[in-house]
Amino acid sequence: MVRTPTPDDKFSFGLWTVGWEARDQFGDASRPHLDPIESVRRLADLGAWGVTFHDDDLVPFGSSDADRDRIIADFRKVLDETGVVCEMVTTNTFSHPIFKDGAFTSNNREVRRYGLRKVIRNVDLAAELGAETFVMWGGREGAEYDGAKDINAALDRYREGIDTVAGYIKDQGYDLRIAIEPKPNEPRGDILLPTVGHALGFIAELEHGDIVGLNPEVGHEQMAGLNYTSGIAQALWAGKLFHIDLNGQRSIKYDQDLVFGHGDLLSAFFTVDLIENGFVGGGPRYDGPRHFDYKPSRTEDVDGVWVSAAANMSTYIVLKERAAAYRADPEVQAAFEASRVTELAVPTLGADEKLSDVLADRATFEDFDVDAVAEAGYAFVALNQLAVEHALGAR
Ligand code: GLT
Ligand code: MN
Ligand code: MN
Repeated sequence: MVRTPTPDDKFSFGLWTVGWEARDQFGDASRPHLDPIESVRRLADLGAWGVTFHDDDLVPFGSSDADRDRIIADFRKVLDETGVVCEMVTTNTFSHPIFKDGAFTSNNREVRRYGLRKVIRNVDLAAELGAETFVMWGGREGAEYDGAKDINAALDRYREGIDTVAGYIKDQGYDLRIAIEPKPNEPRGDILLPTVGHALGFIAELEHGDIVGLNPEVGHEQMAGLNYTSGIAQALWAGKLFHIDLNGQRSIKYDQDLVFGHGDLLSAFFTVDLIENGFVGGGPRYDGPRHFDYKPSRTEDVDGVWVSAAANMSTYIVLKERAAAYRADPEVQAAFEASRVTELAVPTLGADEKLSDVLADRATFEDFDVDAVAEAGYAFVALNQLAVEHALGAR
């Protein structure tokens, strides 16, 4: 690892990431079970600050209440011992066959009621452990066949489910916010709330939307050919970037969950640049956890799991250094000016100007030299080359 993280970097990992036994559609597990307690210790040794989990990652599905209490007590102990923070909790509403048609949007009402109970029980646990974010990834909320799901009713039920949970969080006085995680497909043929944009539109329709935001994942946007950095930018603009899932994805294909930066490296550079340095013209900032949701490749042995966990953090820190150098470079600042990137922050109408003033201003239209202005280039390529050279450490 070329860079060693400290808790100040706010790096966190899901127990399901390092703990993935690498069982996939086509093959059996290639690694042994990893005890969550050991995962916390190893992550702490590597310099991680936080840990996250699904209820079933920690407490196996179907455990007795006594076993559940014991497991949670042991988990608390290792958090105290290591100083690792449990920053986010999420619910597994996708592994057990009961959820094969979804949880909140299953056609079967009994399943929806059971799913609600499982989620509420986990909200209590999240609050108990001091988590600030409650992620909801609706992996099974979808369909393979258009005739199999009444989308109008499904969105009504999705809204009902999330509003019920959010209302409960408020009633209990929990300091917890819900973060919806979009994904276009896989494991369902199509998943509801497939992208950041769909989810933002949905949140605007909620009764308790004030405590509901987003947890966008790099690979989930890139699977749909979308730009992750601009997706989280819009979530930030809307005040809805509550959490992030960083990983790597190489173009439009199955969800790869590669190490951060092992997919589209230049996109990762701009993601880190936005998170660490904010928008060029100022505006809302993200200061939440830098959470990695990756899977150590199936080809890795147990040692490779920890090498890959460290790789996420090391790459992030290197990109953070490169992004700081990029922003500080006077040539880059001049390029922002030359490309008019900074001019975009200037409102189109003046402070006291009205549309009628613009209409009366002949310079804006009648006397506007369209040909001359259209001729000038924006020099975006030169600006991007500076980014590439900084990202590569050549400057
Ligand atoms: C699952 C999914 C991830 C989500 C997790 C949260 S579960 O592993 O692939 O992207 O973040 O539920
Ligand atoms: Mn993923
Ligand atoms: Mn994720």
